[in-house]
Amino acid sequence: MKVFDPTLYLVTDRGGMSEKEFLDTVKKACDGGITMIQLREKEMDGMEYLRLALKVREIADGYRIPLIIDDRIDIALASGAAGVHLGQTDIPVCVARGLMGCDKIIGASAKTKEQALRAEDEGADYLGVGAIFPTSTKVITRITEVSALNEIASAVKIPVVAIGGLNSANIDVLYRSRADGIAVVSAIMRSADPRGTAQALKEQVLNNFASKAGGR
Ligand code: TZP
Ligand code: MG
Repeated sequence: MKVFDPTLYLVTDRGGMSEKEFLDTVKKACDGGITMIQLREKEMDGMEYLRLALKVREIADGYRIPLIIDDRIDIALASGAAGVHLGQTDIPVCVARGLMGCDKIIGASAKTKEQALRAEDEGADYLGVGAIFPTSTKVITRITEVSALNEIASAVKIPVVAIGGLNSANIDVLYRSRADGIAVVSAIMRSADPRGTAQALKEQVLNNFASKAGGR
């Protein structure tokens, strides 16, 4: 069954890490309570990507955390991942849904209400919206204001995850927003204490986001 919790979504970036360091960081983040994980590799050959996806899946499975693969439906299906995340220039959500079936999670990036409604209509299960703040992670993006995120979240029924430059020190901009969770790369991947950072971020979301029971 397709159940997922978008509260704290780790999107990976290996940076200069060895595979062992990378997998250790993923495990620590899982220990810290991340609720979803996305493997995001832009320059890996299929064989290498699949091998890594299987290793990350083994960790994620141990915590019952859904593994989402960025861009690559083939890798998502071959690795038995829970789903795929698609950008606006990737395979359309409706095509991905046809290939993957109803049980897989499909996430889509959206910056406008129109993109959001189309993705929802085509069968997306959640939306990634951002960048909320400038980001140093390798990505071509523009800033999406919190007001645009709120407009998107009010227009769709599926969960909306805020992304881009988010960390413990600036997450308060989302406290009164309609976001259902946050996605972070560097805040956790570059942390000296990925477990503690994940734990702290999750508490901030759970205790303060309007979408959560503890939020105001
Ligand atoms: N999409 C929009 S911003 C971003 C992606 C993949 C990168 C976010 O990385 P960070 O390090 O959390 O700013
Ligand atoms: Mg993409």
